[in-house]
Amino acid sequence: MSDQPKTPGTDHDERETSYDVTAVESKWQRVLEELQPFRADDEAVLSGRKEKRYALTMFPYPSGDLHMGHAEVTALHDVIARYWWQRGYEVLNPMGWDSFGLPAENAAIRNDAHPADYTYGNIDTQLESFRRYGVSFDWSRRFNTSDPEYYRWTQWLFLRLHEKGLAYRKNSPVNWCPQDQTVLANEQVVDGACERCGAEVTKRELTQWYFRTTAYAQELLDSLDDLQPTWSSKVVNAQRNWIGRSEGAHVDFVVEGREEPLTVYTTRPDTLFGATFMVVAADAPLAAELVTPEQQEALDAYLVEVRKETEIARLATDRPKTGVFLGVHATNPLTGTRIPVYAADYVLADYGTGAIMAVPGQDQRDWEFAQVFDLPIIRTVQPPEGFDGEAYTGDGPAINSANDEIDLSGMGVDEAKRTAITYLEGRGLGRGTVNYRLRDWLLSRQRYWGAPIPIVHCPEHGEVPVPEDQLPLLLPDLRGADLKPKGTSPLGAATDWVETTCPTCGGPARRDTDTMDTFVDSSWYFLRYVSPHDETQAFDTRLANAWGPIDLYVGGDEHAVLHLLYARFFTKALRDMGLVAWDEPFSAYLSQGKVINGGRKMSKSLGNGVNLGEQLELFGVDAVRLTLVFASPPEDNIDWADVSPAGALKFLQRAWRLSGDVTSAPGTDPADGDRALRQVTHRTVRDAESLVESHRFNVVVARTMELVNATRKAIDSGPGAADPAVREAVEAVAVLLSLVAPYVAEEMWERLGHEPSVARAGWPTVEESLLVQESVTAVVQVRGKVRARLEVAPDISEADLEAAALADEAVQRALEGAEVRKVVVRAPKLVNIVV
Ligand code: ANZ
Repeated sequence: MSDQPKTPGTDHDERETSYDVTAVESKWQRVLEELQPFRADDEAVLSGRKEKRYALTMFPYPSGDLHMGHAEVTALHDVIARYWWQRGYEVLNPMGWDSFGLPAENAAIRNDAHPADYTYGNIDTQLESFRRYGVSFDWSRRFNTSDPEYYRWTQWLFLRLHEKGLAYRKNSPVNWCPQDQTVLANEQVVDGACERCGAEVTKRELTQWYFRTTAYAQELLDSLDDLQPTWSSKVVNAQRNWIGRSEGAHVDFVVEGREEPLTVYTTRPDTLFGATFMVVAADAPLAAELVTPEQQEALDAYLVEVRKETEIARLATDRPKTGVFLGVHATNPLTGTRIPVYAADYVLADYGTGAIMAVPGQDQRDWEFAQVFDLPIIRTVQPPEGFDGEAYTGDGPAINSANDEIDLSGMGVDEAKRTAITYLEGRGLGRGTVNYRLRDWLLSRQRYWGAPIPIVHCPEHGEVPVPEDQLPLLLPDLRGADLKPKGTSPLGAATDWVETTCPTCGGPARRDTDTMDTFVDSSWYFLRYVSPHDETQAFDTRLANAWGPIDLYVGGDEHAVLHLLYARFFTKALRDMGLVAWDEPFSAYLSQGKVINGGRKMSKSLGNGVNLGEQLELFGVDAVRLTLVFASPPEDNIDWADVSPAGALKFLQRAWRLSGDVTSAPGTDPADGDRALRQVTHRTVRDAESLVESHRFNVVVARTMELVNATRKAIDSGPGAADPAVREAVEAVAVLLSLVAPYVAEEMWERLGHEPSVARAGWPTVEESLLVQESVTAVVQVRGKVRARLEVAPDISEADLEAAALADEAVQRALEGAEVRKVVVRAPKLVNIVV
C-alpha cells in the first residue's frame, strides 16, 4: 500500500502537532471498560422511563480471528447503536458467539483439535479484538451457543416444538453432502452444491428430524408486506421466491386397475384438455406402486441413474428428457382419452403430489418429453400469429377445450382456470388449491459439534422426550475420538451415552445420536440476550416484550433465506405458545456489502486478503472504522484498493487539532457566536439525524468533514479560536465522530474540558432559527458551459427558476440566435439549457 504513514498518528505533511493513536486507543479503552457506558438498563425500559432501541448485528462463528467483514458490519451497525444512545434511548446492543456447527467443527478437525478447545480459543481471540475495536456492545450479556447454559434452552425449545407437533421425524429423500457427510436443509443447497463446502449435493433416503416451517408458510409470506419498507427488497424477494406460493388445482385421474385416483398438482387446470400423458417422479414411492411387473426392471435400471443426479440438473430445461413407461394407463377426465403414465426425473418427488399431468402444448419440458417418446401434442391455447416456438406458455384464447358439459373456448387463461376449477369441484374431480415451494426445515445433522437432540428412542414407547429436569442433555466429550465425517453421527460411538433407559418405562432405550443444525441455535439467540443468565427459563417474556422486536438488524445477504427465515418461523411459533408478543423478530434489516480488494473477493488463492490486525496496527481503530463507514453506502461493496485509511487518519488528526485550538471555556453560551459558522453546525447536526436514520452513514462522515473545514477556516481566517461558535462547532464534531471514531472523539471531548464519555454526552440541540437558509446559488449551463450563477430562494419552484435563468443577460447572450431544444431544471441548484 502506497499511502502508509511511517508511524501511526504522525503527520509529516503538516508541522502541527498530532495525537499518538496507540496511546489514545489504549487510554480510552481502559477508561471505557471502567465506565461501562453501554450497559442496557432493563428497569429503565420496563418502567417506561426511557424509550428502548434494540440494535443487533449477526453474531460470528468463531472460526478464526475477526476479519475485514466483521470490522465492516460492526462499524456500520455501531453508528446506529451509538446514535440511539446519543438521542437519549436506552439501547440494547448485545454480542455473543454462534459457536456450534459445521464451520467450527471442520476447522477444528483440520487443525487436529477438539472442537471445544478450538472454538473457545478462537472466541477469546475474537473477544479481545472486538474489545479493542471499540464497538458499543453490552458485554455483560454475552454468551456462546455451545455453552450448556444456552443449549439447555435450545433443547427445551425443541421439546416445546415437538410437543406442538412442529418438530417431527420422517423418512424421505434428503439432500446429502458427500464431503461433509451430513444431510443439508434445502436452504443450505445453493445451485445444487453444499452451502459450506461447495461439494455437489446428492439425494439419500433417510429418517430425519424436521421443523414444520410449512405450517407458517402463508403467514411468513403475508408479513413480508409489512417488512417491505424497512427490509432490503433483495431479501424480501428472495424470501418470497423461496416460500414460492402458487395457486392451482389438484386433479384426480382414474388409473386402470387401481382403486385410488392418481392426483396431480397443476397451476394450469385450464389446459386439462391437452393432457396427453402423465409423469410421476421416478424416485417417489408412487412410481414403485404404479409400475407393472413387466416394467419393474426398466424402472429399477432408470432409478440407478436418477439417484446420481442433482436437483438442479433434474430441473434443467436444456437437457434431453429421459424416463420409462410404467405399464399403466390413466383416463383424462375431460376427454375420456386413455393416456400413458411414465416415470421421469424432471418431476420431483417432494413437490406438489410428485406427479403431473403433462400438457406438451403449453409446457416446454412436457413438449420435449413428448418428442422423445412420440406422444401426442394438443394445443389448448391459441398462440399469437407468427409464433414459431414449441410449447406456448403465454396467454391467449382457449382452443380444443370443449366437451358435452364444459366449453372453455375463447376464454383467456385466468378465466379458463377459474371455470375449469369450478367444474372440477362440482364433479368431484378436483379442487382448487394453494401450493408452496417451501419445505419443512430438516434440522438433524450427523455431526458432533451441535446440541444433542433431547429424544430417547424406546422400543416400547417410541420417541420419548428427555424430561426437562434432565436438561441440558450434555454433549459427550469424545476427546480423542475420530470426529471426521463418516456418514453416521459420531455420538453413536459414545456407547455409555447412547445406551440409556426410557423415561417412561425405565426399560433399555437409545438416545437420538443426531445433533441440531447450528441454525437452530441462531433462531432464538436474540431472545436470550434479554435475560442471558436466567437459569429458570429460556428468556424472560416480560423483558422480551419490553426490548423487542429488534429495531435494526445488520448482516449479510448470504443469510437472506436461511437464518432470517428460520428466525421468523421460530418467532411466530413462540408467539403462538404465548412466549413472546411480537409477530416478527426484525423490524428493519440492513444488509451490508462486502469488503473486496482490487475488484475481487478476498481469498487466499488470489493472495489479495487484507489482514484486519495489520490495518489496525498501521492506522488505528478509528481510522479503519472511519474508512469503512465513509467508503460507500452500507449496502455497497467496499474495494479496499480504492480507499485511503491514511487519508482517514489525516482527517482525524485535523479534527483532533481543532479541540486543542478552542480557547473559550466549557459551557460558554454560543448565542453570540459567529452566525455563519453556527448555521453550518446546526445544519450539519440536523441533516445527520435523517442521514443516520436512513442509513446514509457515509454522507454523515462527508458532512462532518465539511464542518471540520468550516471550523478550521473560522479559526484561521474568521472570527478566531475564542469565538463561542467555534467551541460549539468542535463539540458537535466530537459528538458526530463518537458514532464512527470513538477513541479520538473521547480524546477531543476531554481536551474540550468535559468529563467522559462523549458517547453518552447527548445529541446537540438544534436551533431551528439557524436552519433558515436565505439563498442558494443556482448554476445555469448553456451547451454544458456555466454561463451564470443566480442567487435564489432555496424553495424556488422549477418554473420560476427556469424563467429566471432564461431572463438572465449572460444566458441570453449565450443563446443568441440558437433554438432552445430542452431545459433541464433541478431546483434550486441547476438549470441546463440544451440548444
Ligand atoms: C400442467 C401444466 C400445464 C403445468 C402447463 C404447467 C404448465 P409451480 O408454479 O412452480 O408451482 N409440477 C407439479 N408438480 C411437479 C413436480 N413434483 N415436479 C416437477 N414439476 C411439477 O409449478 C407447478 C407446475 O409444475 C404444475 O403445473 C406442473 O405442471 C408442474 F401448461 O401442470 B403444470
